[in-house]
Amino acid sequence: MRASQASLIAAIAIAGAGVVVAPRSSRAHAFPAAEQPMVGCTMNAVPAEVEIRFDNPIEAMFAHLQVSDKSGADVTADAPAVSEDRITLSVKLKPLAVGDYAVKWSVVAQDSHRSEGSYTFTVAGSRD
Ligand SMILES: [Cu+2]
Repeated sequence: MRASQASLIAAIAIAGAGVVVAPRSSRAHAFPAAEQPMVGCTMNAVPAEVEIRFDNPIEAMFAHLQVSDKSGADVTADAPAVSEDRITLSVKLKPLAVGDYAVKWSVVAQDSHRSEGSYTFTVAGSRD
């Protein structure tokens, strides 16, 4: 996996320089398989973290996860973390008030393809 990681980093460096890298295969793209809180859900319990499970491994180095409130303020309590199997991206949250929240994620799969997305969830209940 060393060589493939090195070539991935090289590919990203090239992509960052503005050169288009032709996708060889789309099979190893990473897309969300499950989100917690679920996409668009209104929940009574206040979530302590946001967790996205992907369908393929992601590169920890290039994984981003932002959670913000309606005013755009960051409500994450820590840096995002990638699980050891590289399938799950999560971030701990500050104590959330009632309101709408936006989740934005961006990851790079092992085939060097980037995917990104965003969704919202709503906290309706109280902390108890
Ligand atoms: Cu791909």
